[in-house]
Amino acid sequence: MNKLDLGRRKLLSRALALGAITTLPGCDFEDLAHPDLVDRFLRTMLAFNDEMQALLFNPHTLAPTFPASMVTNPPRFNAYYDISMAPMVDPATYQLELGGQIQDKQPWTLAALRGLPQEGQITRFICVEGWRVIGQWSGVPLAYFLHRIGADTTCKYVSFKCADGYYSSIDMASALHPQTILALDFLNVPLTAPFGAPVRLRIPVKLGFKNPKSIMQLAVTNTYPGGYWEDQGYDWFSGS
Ligand SMILES: Nc1nc2c(c(=O)[nH]1)N[C@H]1C(S)=C(S)[C@@H](COP(=O)(O)O)O[C@H]1N2
Ligand SMILES: [Mo]
Repeated sequence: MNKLDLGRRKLLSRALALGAITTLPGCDFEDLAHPDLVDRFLRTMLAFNDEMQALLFNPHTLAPTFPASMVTNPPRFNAYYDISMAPMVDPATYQLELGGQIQDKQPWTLAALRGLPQEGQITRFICVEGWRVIGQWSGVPLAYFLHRIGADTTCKYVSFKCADGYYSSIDMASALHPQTILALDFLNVPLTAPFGAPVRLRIPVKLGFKNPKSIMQLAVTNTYPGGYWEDQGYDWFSGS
């Protein structure tokens, strides 16, 4: 693809993203003659927009990092329920289950995950609702983990299912990004229940809702897995 094409694509993708943002929330399509046609059209635009974002994603560009003094502590909780409802997962019996296009689907205990190489990061976490915080997470780089379990990294998606019924999925290029980790710790101590214990995805190249907490299952697949918010119309790619 030449520069001009890329520039055009970028413009087009921005225009489409803008279109989606200005037309989706609070839209009044009930009045229209063919609401399902409009809905299908908007969904097609979003899917196209996702493809454009994937094309423009640079797997080598790092998200900004920050000094420890800037970490927001305590962190800011968010979920589709109140903090008092956060699931409790027993770390002693925890097992991360694996599925899909993976050679070695043996489940992983927390001790086994802690036995793998760990990476830390101080990065900004951005929620689509309009707030952002800086946090310090550490854990197993997802690229390392995927290679270790013999995942087919030519597949399109990595999907996650959580202890609270939440689910999400990411594109393989973002899954293999060097700052994408299966986080076990926040500020060098184990994650607490509301913030994703015992294992959460920390992926600074994506918006907050693409950072599933309390992950119970990970799968590698070519079948579009969607997500809790994604299935309600939020943009699936949602790079940050
Ligand atoms: N299991 C689970 N993971 C989740 C969510 C959730 O409701 N359940 N909410 C998402 C959203 S919208 C955000 S902004 C972040 C909030 O993470 P935090 O509570 O650590 O700030 O978690 C994401 N991951
Ligand atoms: Mo969010």
